[in-house]
Amino acid sequence: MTDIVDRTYRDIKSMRVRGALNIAISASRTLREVITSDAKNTPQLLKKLKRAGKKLKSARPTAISLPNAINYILYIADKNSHLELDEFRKKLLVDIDKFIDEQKSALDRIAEIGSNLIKKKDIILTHCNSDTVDTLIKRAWDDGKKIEVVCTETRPRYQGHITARELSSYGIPTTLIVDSAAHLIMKELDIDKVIVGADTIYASGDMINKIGTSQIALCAKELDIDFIVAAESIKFSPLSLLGSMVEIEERDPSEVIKPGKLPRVKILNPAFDITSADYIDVFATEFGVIPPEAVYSLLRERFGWELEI
Ligand code: RUB
Repeated sequence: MTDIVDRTYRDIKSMRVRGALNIAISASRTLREVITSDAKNTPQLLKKLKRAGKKLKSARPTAISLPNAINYILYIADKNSHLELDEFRKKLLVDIDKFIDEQKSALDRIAEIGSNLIKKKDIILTHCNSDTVDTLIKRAWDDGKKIEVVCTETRPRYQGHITARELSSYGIPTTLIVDSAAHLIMKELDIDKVIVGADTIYASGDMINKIGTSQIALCAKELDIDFIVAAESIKFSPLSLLGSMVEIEERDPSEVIKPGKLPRVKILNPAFDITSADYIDVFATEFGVIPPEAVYSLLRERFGWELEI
């Protein structure tokens, strides 16, 4: 059983499985596997589940969706720990499947809601690769919006190539630019909207996404371009209500430059940055379109349970 947990841990850490929603779903599916594994009784299975959850949570530190999903599953497990093993298993499998289905429906709902924010012939700029943004853009295209998309390449891991490939093969006119061309291209192509995903959203309305997002938000503010964040509520951080913050992942310098090429130079490789709520116009969530100031009340209403654990 540790095999599957170790494999998922490695896949997430190495970014074979990446994107905030995908890693949360992948960890949930792995905990589902743990539930079907050998155990003598409920306390033993619960212990296994908690050990697996702890390991999976440590795979990547910045996307709150990962601990949110794991904490939710451990919360239901704790609540049902009075059940006999067979009943406990049955109940948890049903609840995890429901939870995963809800994440998929949230994605579809955001696409539907987000598409309404897009006008015919809009030129949209996006950064990195977000399944949520891709799904939203494809939905707008299907709704006949005749949009164009500009993707930043997203150094050092080039997730922008994934976005560009995916949207262009869907038939959407797509342009790829280097990250540092964002400001110039926003002006020259008269970009209408920036739409990005999120890894973590704080109660303050500040949000964390791929490194470079905050620079793009600054440019959008300066040029008066709408800045939209498309994110499922699983990316909201309940513990930020208590002031808790996530760690910004610092990845290996070899992602930036071949080891030894600049021997006397220190290489920094932060993978995410924080965009202030001041630069965000709206969040497109499965509960509707909300301004950054409304994140606080959404968190209190929907995620009070997490503050109990
Ligand atoms: C991915 C990234 C994405 C968010 C949202 O970073 O920053 O914008 O995770 O993605 P990485 P999604 O490539 O380092 O995982 O909408 O798919 O959850």
